[in-house]
Amino acid sequence: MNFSTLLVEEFDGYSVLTLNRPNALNALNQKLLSELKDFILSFKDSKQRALIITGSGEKAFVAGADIKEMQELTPDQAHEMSLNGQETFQMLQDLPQVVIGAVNGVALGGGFELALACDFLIASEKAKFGLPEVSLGLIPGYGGTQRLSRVIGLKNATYLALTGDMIKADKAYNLGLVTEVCEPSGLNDRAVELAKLVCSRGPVAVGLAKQAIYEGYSKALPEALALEADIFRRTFATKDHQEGITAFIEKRAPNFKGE
Ligand code: DAK
Repeated sequence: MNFSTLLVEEFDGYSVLTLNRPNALNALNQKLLSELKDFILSFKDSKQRALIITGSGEKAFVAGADIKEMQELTPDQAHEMSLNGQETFQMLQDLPQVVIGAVNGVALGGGFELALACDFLIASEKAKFGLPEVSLGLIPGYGGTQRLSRVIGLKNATYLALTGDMIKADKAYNLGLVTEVCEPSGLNDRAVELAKLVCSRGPVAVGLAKQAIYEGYSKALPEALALEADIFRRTFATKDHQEGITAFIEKRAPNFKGE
């Protein structure tokens, strides 16, 4: 597939998606969002097991929704745009593959919301996170008011959404938003290491673990535990689980087929 706002590189088992509008600090315009949706649809059906998302250039992961495109929007158009962006980010979160956000610079507004839809995040020491929408007289419209509190808790999320303040990578780490902070030059290599780690695990199990976590998160604990037991059962119907256990007993690396 050819994209004008995205760069896609495919490797053995994983792909790297670079959001590529460096002159606008990778701001999410409608073209980029539409290409992102097309990419997600094709990636979903691919054999790849992990996806790394990062931003081009040294300054930005994504500096937000494209402010210049928002100038003329009517309330109804804004609503439609919000639903479309939310759907796209939900599709990303729902991928059976693992999505690793490698946050190389600012992740603001819609860029922060995109990062929140990744499964986990690593960040460069140069990364900054913020929801500056209130400084534009707006609120986050791509899931930020909902996903952020689920990740860092109500008070930290309200602080960020109501002040528009930006936090640095070390604070993001302390809040549990990013799992690791790396030197800027080491970010990509570390993301690749993590993608390869994920690729070495049982692909069906990885997808099912992801499903159990996200689906269970919005349920009360008894229902969530029942869901886990159901999904646990399903892993015992896979060839991969036999291979994983046999490989352990035979003291060798497993050769998972994703079946
Ligand atoms: N949109 C469009 N262009 C942007 C941009 C953005 N969000 N951020 C930066 N750029 C452009 C700049 O205009 C500039 O373009 P030229 O002037 O060179 O043509 C170029 O990128 C470089 O930016 P700067 O010159 O400003 O670079 P600096 O290093 O000086 O500053 C910065 C970096 C990140 C601090 C600064 O660019 C900045 O404050 N950017 C804006 C950050 C921001 O407020 N982002 C928007 C957050 S609000 C909605 C759904 C979602 C949302 C809203 C509504 N609906 C459904 C309706 C979400 C909203 C947001 O994301």
